[in-house]
Amino acid sequence: MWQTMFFFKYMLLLLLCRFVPSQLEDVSFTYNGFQGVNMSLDGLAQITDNGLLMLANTTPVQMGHAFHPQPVHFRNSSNGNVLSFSTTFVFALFSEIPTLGGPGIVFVIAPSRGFPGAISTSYMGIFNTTNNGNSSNHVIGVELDTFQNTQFDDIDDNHVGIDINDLRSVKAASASYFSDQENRYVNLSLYSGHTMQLWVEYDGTEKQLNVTLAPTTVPAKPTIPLLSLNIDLSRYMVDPMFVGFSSSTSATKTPQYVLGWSFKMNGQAKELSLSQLPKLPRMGPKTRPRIFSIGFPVIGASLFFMSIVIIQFIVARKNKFAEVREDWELEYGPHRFKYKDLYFATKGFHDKELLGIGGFGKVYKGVLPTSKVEIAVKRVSHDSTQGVKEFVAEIVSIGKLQHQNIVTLLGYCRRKGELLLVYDFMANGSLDKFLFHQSTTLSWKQRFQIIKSVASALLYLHEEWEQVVVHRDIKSSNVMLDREMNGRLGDFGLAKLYDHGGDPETTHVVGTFGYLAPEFARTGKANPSVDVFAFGVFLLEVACGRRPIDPQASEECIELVDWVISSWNSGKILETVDPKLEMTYEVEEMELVLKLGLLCSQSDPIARPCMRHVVGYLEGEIPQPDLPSLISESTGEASFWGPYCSSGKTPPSSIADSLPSGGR
Ligand SMILES: *[C@@H]1O[C@H](CO)[C@@H](O)[C@H](O)[C@H]1NC(C)=O
Ligand SMILES: *[C@@H]1O[C@H](CO)[C@@H](O)[C@H](O)[C@H]1NC(C)=O
Ligand SMILES: *[C@@H]1O[C@H](CO)[C@@H](O)[C@H](O)[C@H]1NC(C)=O
Ligand SMILES: *[C@@H]1O[C@H](CO)[C@@H](O)[C@H](O)[C@H]1NC(C)=O
Ligand SMILES: *[C@@H]1O[C@H](CO)[C@@H](O)[C@H](O)[C@H]1NC(C)=O
Ligand SMILES: *[C@@H]1O[C@H](CO)[C@@H](O)[C@H](O)[C@H]1NC(C)=O
Ligand SMILES: CC(=O)N[C@H]1CO[C@H](CO)[C@@H](O)[C@@H]1O
Repeated sequence: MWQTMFFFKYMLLLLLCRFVPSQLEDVSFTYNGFQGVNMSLDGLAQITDNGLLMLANTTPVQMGHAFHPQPVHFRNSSNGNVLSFSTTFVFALFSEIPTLGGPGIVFVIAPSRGFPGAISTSYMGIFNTTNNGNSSNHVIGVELDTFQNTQFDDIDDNHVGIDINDLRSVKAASASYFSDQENRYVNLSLYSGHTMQLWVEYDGTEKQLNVTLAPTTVPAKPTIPLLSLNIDLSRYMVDPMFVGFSSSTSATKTPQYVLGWSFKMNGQAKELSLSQLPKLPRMGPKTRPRIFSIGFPVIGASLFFMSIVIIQFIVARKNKFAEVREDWELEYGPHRFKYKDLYFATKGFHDKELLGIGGFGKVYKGVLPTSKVEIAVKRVSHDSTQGVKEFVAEIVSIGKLQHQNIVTLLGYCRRKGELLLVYDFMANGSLDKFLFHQSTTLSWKQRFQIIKSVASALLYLHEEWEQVVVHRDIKSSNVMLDREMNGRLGDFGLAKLYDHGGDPETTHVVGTFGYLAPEFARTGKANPSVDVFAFGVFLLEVACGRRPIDPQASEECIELVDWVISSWNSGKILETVDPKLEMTYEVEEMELVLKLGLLCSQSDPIARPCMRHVVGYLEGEIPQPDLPSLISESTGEASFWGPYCSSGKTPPSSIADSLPSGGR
């Protein structure tokens, strides 16, 4: 019996041995350009006609992956240790909107040739909210990161980092290289569009990973690496692995290229031949046509007369496109848009491009002339110069907010008596249209998703960003919907910032009637609880499909909050649900939203939950709040919630100042 078992095992072993090659070939390749190279591509990644590997093109918020198609064995088959390897590649990153670099690119060693479930923008096309940081990812990356994402403790918006299973880099350094001639580190700008070379080298005996960066203009690899990390990669890799690149785009046009790539397992990768690399496409302005130099003598005579006409034209044009630009704005250089560009983008602010008229001005749709990025431009008029400096400083800060549920502010432009704010374009407009105007309505699933998106955006503003941001104007018309109907919080026209742990200043009371927290109207102090109040009203608005104040409604229903409270007290809260939903909703979720709406819109700011708890309730991480006990704890009357608006029956729709800067 034992003998037969042994015999079978022995035969099996023999059979297996026949199929396992005795010596694994060490993978090695050198591509001076990718023409005809077999790469495994997905998403935006493609090989251009002249042999560039384009990881990301101009499509916003997408990703691209490019992998060497065959698996690579990194481990020594006899002891399992990761062997030495070395790789180098030449890349170029562009950004046509200078405010924002894209998320950048990452060289990755991963267990598969793609990243299903990954998110673009902040997760660089590798991870998502649930798996980032999970040790079962087995992903090793070297990121060339051009966006400072505070979520991952990024050191700046121009750095190189070593990532292990997590976008929070194990080690990172600002983009620079050691110049052997000058004997010092020299700074580099990653998304300058200049070609640069990166070397990633691992010594399997010393267990050391070096990363070296240099512009292609220096003659040789710098002797001192930018990053050197003592790490045993055997602890993180599985066998086999795939090598390649990942990239993603944000809202801006950020073409990203790899020009050449060399890799060698168990040895030194062959150097790339820079002169053989494919040419990058021209990104700057076009050169002048030759006709200018050829026909020059002929047109010389008429030039004099033409110049007079041209001067007249220039003067007229200069007035037309005049901007206000002061010294203190120099530091905001990248955030400034040229009025001329915005003018042409919006076809001269044509009525046909008008998206809407908000509290502070008209909003136009536009397409930036060179980059073809879709934008929304808000024209805000202002007459005083007082406070403009602070206002612009705040705009620039707000422009740094990056969250998937926030409409990105790309920049601004200033004219005499006028300020222009440039935002990401949101294809499906604002939420209130769908709630109140359109014949098509939103399903409960969509509404609940939008509610969760707005809550997560508010949590980011209140607690997760470097400063506390109080939006001050949360309402359905400020929640925008992108192409996929994701909710994104927009219009930071009134937002106030202050340091964590600091005290908000007293400001003019601005906002929209029906959403104003009572203590804010009294004291003018914009605490985060002011947003929580408005968020509560917003919740009721979305669930009931009604505006917070409806002068046409019957007496007891004019104020939405009062109506929901009284329905709650009589045990019929579901009667307030938007009739357009036709009973097709999750009763439990609906009750949660209505209850949360009441909880958030209490007149006592202390009694309102913070956004962290609100998100917890909505995600089901915290059990549902207990509303009845709240009522009994108080005087037991509905007036516990108090009238949050006590100025008569038909208030104006907005009491906002004409311009935020006026009150600063
Ligand atoms: C590219 O490589 C993959 C994986 O090895 C292989 O299946 C495919 O046939 C190759 N394609 C070409 C065109 O060589
Ligand atoms: C693999 O490990 C064995 C035993 O430690 C060693 O003798 C051999 O040289 C290693 N192979 C390579 C390719 O480093
Ligand atoms: C995150 O990615 C993992 C693995 O790719 C996937 O299984 C998971 O569903 C994704 N999670 C989300 C929330 O998309
Ligand atoms: C990590 O991912 C694995 C597999 O996807 C999962 O089972 C595990 O729960 C995750 N761990 C954490 C801490 O999220
Ligand atoms: C290089 O960049 C770093 C980090 O951004 C900065 O602290 C340093 O002053 C820069 N050095 C030079 C010479 O510009
Ligand atoms: C990393 O760089 C150091 C010099 O700083 C060098 O001594 C070491 O050999 C390098 N290791 C690898 C794996 O290239
Ligand atoms: C519900 C709805 O109107 N969705 C639209 C959102 O925007 C995209 C792109 O413009 C349209 O295709 C959808 O129909």
